[in-house]
Amino acid sequence: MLRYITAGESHGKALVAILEGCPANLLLSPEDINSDLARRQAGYGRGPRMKIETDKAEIISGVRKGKTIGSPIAIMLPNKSTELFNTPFTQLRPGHADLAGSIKYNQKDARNILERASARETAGRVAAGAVCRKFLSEFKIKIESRTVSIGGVLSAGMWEKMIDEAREKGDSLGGIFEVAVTGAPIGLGSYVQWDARLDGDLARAVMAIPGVKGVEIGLGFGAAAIPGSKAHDEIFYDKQKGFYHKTNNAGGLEGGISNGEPIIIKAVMKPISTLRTPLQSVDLATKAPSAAHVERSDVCAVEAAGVVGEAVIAFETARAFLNKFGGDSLEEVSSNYTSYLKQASVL
Ligand code: EPS
Repeated sequence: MLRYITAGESHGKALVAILEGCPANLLLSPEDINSDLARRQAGYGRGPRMKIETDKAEIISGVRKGKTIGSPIAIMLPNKSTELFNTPFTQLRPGHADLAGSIKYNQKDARNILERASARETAGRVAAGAVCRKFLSEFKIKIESRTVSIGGVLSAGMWEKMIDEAREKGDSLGGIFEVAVTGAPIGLGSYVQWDARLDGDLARAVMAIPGVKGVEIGLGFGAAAIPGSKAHDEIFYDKQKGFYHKTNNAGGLEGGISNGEPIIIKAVMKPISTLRTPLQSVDLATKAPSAAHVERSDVCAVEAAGVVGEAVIAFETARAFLNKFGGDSLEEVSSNYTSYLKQASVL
């Protein structure tokens, strides 16, 4: 079973990701992970922290002589910026976990909430996802993302100006990003049980990215406004291509199973919650009205969220792939996959 967890605080010593269940004999170097980490740090609207950090993966375990050996892969990402770790605050930031987290964990210093709730944790997800991406690339499965809109505007030419304006006002902007998986075979996921449906796993993984408030697969909410005759993708067959569709409103998933078309997922990221011009709030210590805590942050991180989306989708796709073709070495998985493809092509 493929699984991962992360640990670490935003301004603590380091972030850590542990990925377990990756087959042995996959070539893996820190560079395979670092390129995704660098992309996560980029994008117009990122905050000053991104100039301080250059996230670099230290592979602590699970790899020997440049190849995975089947044991858990632990990846450490040391933090350079640790100076805020001991700075307390009690002015709760609306939109963040500060209020609910302080009550839930019985904390008097909201720093204890901010540190783990910060979206910096997503660097760990990107590290684990990069290993999954490398694994999927062995089977020619690719995962890419793009920003669809910022602040409700589709035209990319407007975005930098809008982000500059938001920055000047001490405000922030959200947007929509899209992730596409290409090359996935027919047959990942299943309809036989609710928790076997791949669309459910993908939606949950994307919804669990900090700031994400909505997820769509394929046509998504657009399907509400059109009849079935226009919503569904007609099926064709060609000797070379096999079964295929000319449209992809289903976003590559039917009955919770990949149908051979690109898997397309869109998500909306709300505007970053930490605002330089703070909203009205309450002080956790005094219960008196107070402006929210102001801390260094991003103005817009939609592009970065797309990279995180790629990572969490890489993990879910790799997990579904291993559930179907699982083996302890890359060779075993490859032989299972090849034999399935042969079986599927005679159908
Ligand atoms: C982030 C690191 C954080 C924030 C940002 C994401 O670093 P710092 O708080 O030291 O500036 O820039 O966090 C948030 C936007 C958030 O809401 O938590 C990162 O590495 O992605």
